[in-house]
Amino acid sequence: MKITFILPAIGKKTGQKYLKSWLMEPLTVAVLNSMIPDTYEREFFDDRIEKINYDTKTDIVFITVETYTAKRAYYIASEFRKRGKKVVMGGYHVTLCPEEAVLHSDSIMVGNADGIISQVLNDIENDTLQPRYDGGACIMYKMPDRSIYADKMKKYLPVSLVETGRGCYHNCEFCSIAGYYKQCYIHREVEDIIAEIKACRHKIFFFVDDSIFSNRSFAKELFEELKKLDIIWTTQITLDIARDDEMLHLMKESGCEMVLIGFESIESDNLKQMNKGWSERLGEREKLIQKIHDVGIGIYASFVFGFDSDNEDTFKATLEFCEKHQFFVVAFNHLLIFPNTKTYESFKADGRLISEKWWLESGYTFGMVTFNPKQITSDHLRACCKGYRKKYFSFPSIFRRGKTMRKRSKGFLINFAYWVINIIFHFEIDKRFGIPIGENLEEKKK
Ligand code: B12
Ligand code: SF4
Repeated sequence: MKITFILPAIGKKTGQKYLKSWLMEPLTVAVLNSMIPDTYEREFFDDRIEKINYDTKTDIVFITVETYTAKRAYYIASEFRKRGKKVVMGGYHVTLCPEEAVLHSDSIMVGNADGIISQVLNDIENDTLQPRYDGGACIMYKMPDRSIYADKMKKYLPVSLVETGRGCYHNCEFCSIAGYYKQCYIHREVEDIIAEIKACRHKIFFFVDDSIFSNRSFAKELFEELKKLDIIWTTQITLDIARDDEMLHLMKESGCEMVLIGFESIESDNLKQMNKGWSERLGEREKLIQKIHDVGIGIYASFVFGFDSDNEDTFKATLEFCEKHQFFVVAFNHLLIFPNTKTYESFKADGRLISEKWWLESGYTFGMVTFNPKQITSDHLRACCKGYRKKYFSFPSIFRRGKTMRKRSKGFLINFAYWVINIIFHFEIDKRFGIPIGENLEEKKK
C-alpha cells in the first residue's frame, strides 16, 4: 500500500520563485508520516518547490489544506481523482469548511489525525473508506518522521519547526485557531519534545504553538530542560507573560531570542470588536514591551487592520508605535475573514463581505481585501498595508533597528538572523502583494 502526501502551495507570480519566507519545513507532513505504520510505502510532493507527478503509482493521496491553499488543493485533488486515485483531505480549512472540502475529495478528516488515522488506513485497506472522519482535538505523537522530506531540506529555511502543544484558551473572533480548537489547550510530554529537538538538524527552533503559556507549569518545566541544550528559539506569546519576571528570565536563559506577539491593534474599540479586549485590560502595554526588550528578547509585532475604527491615521499611529519600540520585525496585514469564525458570520450578516468564498474566487490575489471596511475603502486599506510595511522595512529603518538589536542581544546568530530576515522582508513586499492564489503552479521551474 502506498500513500502520497501533498502540501499544496498558495500560488506564485509567473516565472517567479515561491516566496522565500514561506518556505519552512512542512511539519504537518512529518507528523502525519510518523503515524503511518512502517509497512506502508510513502512519497511526498511539496507543491511549493517541485512539480507534482499526477501519474505516480499510488493507492491513496493525503492532501493538507489551509484556506489560502484550498483552491489549489481542489485542483490537485481533481487531477488525481480523474486518474482514479482516492483523495483524503485534512487540515485547517477542511476543519473550518467541511461541507466545501467534501465536494472535492473521497474522504475528509475534521480535526487532528492523531487518534483516528489508523482507522482511516484500515478502512482504505478494506475498501470501506468513510466520507468523513472526526479526529477532535488531541496531540498524541512522540517523534515526527522528517525523513519524508530529508531530500528537500536544502530548499527550506534553516529553522526546525517543533510543536509542543495545540490550541489556545482565548477566543478572538477572527482567529482560525479559536474556530478549530474551541478554547481547548493540550500539550505533549516534555521528554518527547526534548528528544525531538535533539534529533533536529538546525539550531534555530520555531515552536509553532499558538499559546505555549496556556499551561505555565508545563512551560517552565520545558524551558528548564531547554536550558541544558545549546539552541535558540522563538514562539508566539501573549503580552501578559511579561508580568512574570521569573518566566521571562527563564525564557532568555533557555535560548529564546524573539517572540511573536499578535498585538492586532492599538485601538481599544478594535480590540473589543475582535474579542481581544483582555489584551488591553492587561494595561501597561509599554511597560511590558520594555520588560521583554530589557531581558534581551526581540519582538515580531503583528497587526491586523480593517476593523471598524481603522483609517489611515491608525496606520500612522501604529508605525510610530513600532518605530518607538524598534521591533525586530512587524506584520501589517489586513483582516482576513476566515470561514467559520465569528468575524466571518458577523461581516456576512452585515452584508459587508465583497466575496463570501474569496479563497476560491478567480482573480483573487494575495493582499486583496474581501470586505468593506467602515472608515476607508478596501483599496485604500490594501494600499496602506503595503505602503506602511514599506516604510518599516526601508533601509534607514532597518539600519536604525539593527543598531538597537545589537544592544539588546549580543548573540551572533540572532543578529545575523535580524539582517537576513529584514532584508528578505524588504525585497518581498512587492513580490508578496498580488500573488495570484492557486495560479502558475504547473510551471516547469518553481
Ligand atoms: C508554521 C506555520 C506557518 C509557517 C510555515 C507553514 C508551512 N506550511 O510550512 C509560515 C510562518 C511560513 C506560515 C505562513 C503562513 N501562514 Co501559517 N501557520 C503555521 C502554524 C503556526 C503551525 C503549522 C503547523 O506546522 N502545525 C502543526 C501540525 C502538526 O498541525 P496541523 O497542520 O494542524 O495538522 C494536524 C491536523 O490539522 C490534521 N491534518 C492536517 N493536514 C491533514 C491532511 C490529511 C490528509 C489528514 C488526514 C489530516 C490532516 O492532522 C494533523 C495532525 O493532527 C499554524 C498554526 C498552528 N498552530 O497550527 C499557522 C497557520 C496554519 N497559518 C496560517 C496562515 C493564515 C498563514 C499565512 C497565510 C499568513 C500570511 N498572512 O502570510 C502564511 C501562508 C503560508 C503558506 N501556506 O505557504 C493560518 C491558517 C488559517 C486557515 N484558515 O487556513 C494558521 C492556522 C494560523 C492562524 N492562527 O490562523 N505559517
Ligand atoms: S490569542 Fe492568538 S491564537 Fe489565541 S485565539 Fe487569540 S489570536 Fe487566536
